[in-house]
Amino acid sequence: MIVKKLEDLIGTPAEVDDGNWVSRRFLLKQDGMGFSMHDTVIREGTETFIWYANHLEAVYCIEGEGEVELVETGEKIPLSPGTLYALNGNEKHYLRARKTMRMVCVFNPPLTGREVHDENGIYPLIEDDEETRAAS
Ligand code: 9YT
Repeated sequence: MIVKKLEDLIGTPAEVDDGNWVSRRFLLKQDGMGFSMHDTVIREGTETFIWYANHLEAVYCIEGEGEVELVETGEKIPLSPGTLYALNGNEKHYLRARKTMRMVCVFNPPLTGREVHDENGIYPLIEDDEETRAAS
């Protein structure tokens, strides 16, 4: 069984800061669960364009306030504690935090570690075991 505490991730390579957000990565590919799971803080006043072309992501808001806007339809979904959205169609979206938000994020396939968004808001799909070991 795997047991981790948030305080043990802070300041380690499992804490990844991309400016608009900081992601504390509890479970990664190398943990062998088939998904990754992160405690992510979205900083107040930020807007982030995201397109997870290679991953499915579910996001559960547990603190704060904001919205997700779907690029294709313009639909805006308000976010507050108790709201979950799941990008089951690899939707391009904007994520905005009116007040700092804390999210529990689950990725399938799992992230390997240090991923940050590229210029298109995408995480690379890393399937090679060599790269997985290098990233861990
Ligand atoms: C909600 C969202 O996608 N935020 C960006 C960071 C990402 N969830 C991560 O790597 O934890």
